[in-house]
Amino acid sequence: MFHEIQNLVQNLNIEIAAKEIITIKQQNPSTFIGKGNLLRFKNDISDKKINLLIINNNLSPSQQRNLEKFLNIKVTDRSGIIIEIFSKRASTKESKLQVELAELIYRKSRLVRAWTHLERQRGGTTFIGGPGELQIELDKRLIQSKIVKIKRKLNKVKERRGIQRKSRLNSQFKTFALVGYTNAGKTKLFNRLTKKKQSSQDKLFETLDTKISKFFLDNHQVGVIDTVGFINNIPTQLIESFHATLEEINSANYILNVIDVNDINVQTKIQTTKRILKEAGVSDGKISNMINVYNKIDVSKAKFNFNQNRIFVSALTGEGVDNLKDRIKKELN
Ligand SMILES: Nc1nc2c(ncn2[C@@H]2O[C@H](COP(=O)(O)OP(=O)(O)OP(=O)(O)O)[C@@H](O)[C@H]2O)c(=O)[nH]1
Ligand SMILES: [Mg+2]
Repeated sequence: MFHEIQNLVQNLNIEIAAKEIITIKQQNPSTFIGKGNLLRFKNDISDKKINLLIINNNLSPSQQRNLEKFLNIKVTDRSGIIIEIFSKRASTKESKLQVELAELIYRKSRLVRAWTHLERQRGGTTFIGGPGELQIELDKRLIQSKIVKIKRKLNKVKERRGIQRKSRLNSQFKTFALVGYTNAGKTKLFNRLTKKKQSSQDKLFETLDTKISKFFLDNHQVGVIDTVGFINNIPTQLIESFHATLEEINSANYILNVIDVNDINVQTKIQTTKRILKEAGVSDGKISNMINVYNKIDVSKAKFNFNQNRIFVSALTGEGVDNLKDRIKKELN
């Protein structure tokens, strides 16, 4: 999993000066990492002129604050990094609103932005000391009122989507939602099936919005839904704020789980996907009927035998896509 956090960090164009896996027997409640390691880090930080520490785990707000105070640099955790990538990728009004909401919920307890804003006002002193209690209280209230405003706007989006969904349910065609880990090739497969040209790139969380399109299979119209990708330990703030987007998955008749066949952690990733779907409110029945679609067979040396439960495709070359279509056809009658 080291590769994954590295990939996440590189997607933010952060240069990695040092990396290390440390075994934590017992989490230090105030700093997460024990004193010995922290002292060592402090030396490294000044030697290598490091200005950011990323912990690939979720820190409590006070752990983050204590680490910042002790090391005198900015500290962020896995959720912070993932939310940051989402914020970098958001381009539509809806995804921007959703990411902003996640950021606000994340920051409400941490007040990271408020701190920097306050430090600037005080003439750029370090994090040590921090803002006064009253200021924190005021900032919290400000964030809370922003949260309420964004939620109100997102509720309107939900209503609109609800109406669109109803009209879809009234029509006769069945819908298939493409879900799965980020970068597995969902959008590429969506484009291949629907002949659309949505952006599909070798970047994590390239897609943040839900798109629906239709294609013809024999005489049937089939709906395909492309949506935001998943990752292990996805911040709960994102699941909460992307509710309107994730709801679309639940409205689909079937779920296609797109998996990169070349991944070494296929089973873990399938479990992660199932867990997130459950958290997003998708019914158990739909999750257990999920159809696994193994993608990117063009870059694999293995031989694949198609069967009804395991479908092997290359969204890039189109190989195996007819088998997937046959599988979809089975659900249409
Ligand atoms: N070789 C190969 N590359 C593929 C295949 N399918 C997708 N890719 C590449 O994998 C990368 C990710 O593809 P996307 O379609 O953007 O993946 P995604 O699942 O939509 O990712 P998110 O939107 O981030 O969740 C892109 O660079 C694609 O060109 C495939 O079958 N073979
Ligand atoms: Mg995508």
